[in-house]
Amino acid sequence: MQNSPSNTVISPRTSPSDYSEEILQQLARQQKSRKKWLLVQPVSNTSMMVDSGTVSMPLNLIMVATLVGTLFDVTFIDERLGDNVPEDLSGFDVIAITSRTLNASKAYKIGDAALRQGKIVILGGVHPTMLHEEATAHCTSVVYGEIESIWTELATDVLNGKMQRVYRAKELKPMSTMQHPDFNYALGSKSAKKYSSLIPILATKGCPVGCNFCTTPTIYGKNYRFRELDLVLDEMRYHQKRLNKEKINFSFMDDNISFRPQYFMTLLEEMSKLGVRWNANISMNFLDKPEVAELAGRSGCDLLSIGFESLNPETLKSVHKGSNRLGNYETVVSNLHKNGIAIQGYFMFGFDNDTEESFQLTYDFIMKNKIEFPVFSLVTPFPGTPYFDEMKPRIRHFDWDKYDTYHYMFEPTKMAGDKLLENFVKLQKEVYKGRSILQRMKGKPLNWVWFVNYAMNRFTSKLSTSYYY
Ligand code: B12
Ligand code: SF4
Repeated sequence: MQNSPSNTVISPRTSPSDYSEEILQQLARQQKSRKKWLLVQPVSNTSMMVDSGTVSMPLNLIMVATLVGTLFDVTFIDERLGDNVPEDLSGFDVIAITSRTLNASKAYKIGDAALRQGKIVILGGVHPTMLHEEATAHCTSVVYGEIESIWTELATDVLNGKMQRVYRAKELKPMSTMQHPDFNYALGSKSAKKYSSLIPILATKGCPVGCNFCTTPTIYGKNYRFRELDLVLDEMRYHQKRLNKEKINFSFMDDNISFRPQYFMTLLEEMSKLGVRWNANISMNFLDKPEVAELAGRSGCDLLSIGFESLNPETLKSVHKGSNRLGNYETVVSNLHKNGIAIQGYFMFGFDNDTEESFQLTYDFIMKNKIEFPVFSLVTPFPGTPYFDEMKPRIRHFDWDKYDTYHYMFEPTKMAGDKLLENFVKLQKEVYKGRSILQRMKGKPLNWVWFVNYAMNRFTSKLSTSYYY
């Protein structure tokens, strides 16, 4: 008798060439009951604000849940909300955990406990990707990079119960194949009110600028992909309908949304017709053009996050931050401000070229240019990056809990560690004291950026150098 496609029995696969969407669908139809996945966003041990209070919705794990939910049952736990992973995992077949470096030790702990209970454990996200050899000790399989590009293989193997150590796609799929993220997975928690009301959204992936401290070029190489505009706009309209209002605040999760100027400008032109508000990470390479800032403002941009990183040209050169031109900094800021766009400015300290003077220079730049939301971090060579390899002999900590960008990782050549931290704390206190906030924020719209300043005022007033060792 000839088997029809729907009743062909598929035997366990061993060769990668045997994977196909059709085989996967057949296997899924043969399941007696759907396998149960527990997806976990672990909370880190950092004492800094990144994992407490209001937290952003984890688009990474929501994307994983959306895909997994097409074939399996999904339970979603975000530990940052205070929800806990149960000790007894007998109700689940697969435990899948996302991890960055700052929560890797927590992710490994959950992975180890699940392995002891005989579960299939899958680790994904930036840290397991960068250090997949290390991560394989705490799981059954590591997914290298995005789940979408390796999903057929991963899901087929889960259904067959025959897992590989590392899943790494030979090539990245176009973003048009990306599912429309289902936020119900995250919003299902009783503690979901702790999520920021900003809705994460993705238009592009990758950033070929190639800064040596960043993980993106290592994971995605020179690749830069974007979604069809209609898909992005449809997603925005979907949320407007779901929440029954036009003025929704979106937060782009893109590495560098402006890398293809034509795509970016067309996206903004279309968004200007929707009445939404938005913020994004952006590199400053073409923000010196007044028409870009004008269009951004008209399309509803409230805030742009810009990695100024340093005011020292030698430092910018040493980290390969080719998109930053010191001569453009003030023009970029003034173009954005003229169009009512606030700036979240990232500044890093602890580079070899930093001196005590670097702090004063940064303070003057921030105050003179009225940067609304300055964010200060200590240079952190993340494992797997070229910068990590370069700095390894000098790195003070290999405890991943300390990789939250708020730990002193190595002594810069031109300044003692103690001096670095004293100045680092002093700068934060100065920039966020009441008088400075008023000076930077006077006349700005009364929105969440004021609230952030208020929270930072309270937070920085308690800071001391002991936090950072
Ligand atoms: C947007 C963003 C933020 C946002 C939102 C973060 C959030 N809630 O998700 C904000 C501004 C809040 C933020 C904060 C921080 N960030 Co950030 N951020 C990013 C950025 C640019 C994009 C992340 C994103 O959402 N991408 C879109 C999603 C859909 O893609 P994805 O994350 O890659 O997820 C895919 C795959 O990784 C995979 N996957 C992920 N998890 C899992 C799990 C399983 C089981 C599987 C199978 C697959 C899988 O499939 C996913 C879907 O395609 C990344 C750069 C990057 N490309 O990763 C930096 C990045 C993650 N951030 C980084 C850092 C350092 C931070 C901060 C510590 C900064 C700070 N000092 O405050 C904090 C930490 C916050 C935290 N608790 O994690 C570093 C982390 C480096 C590292 N090795 O850990 C990155 C990689 C940038 C860099 N410097 O290289 N960040
Ligand atoms: S510009 Fe930003 S996203 Fe691009 S490589 Fe540099 S740090 Fe990474």
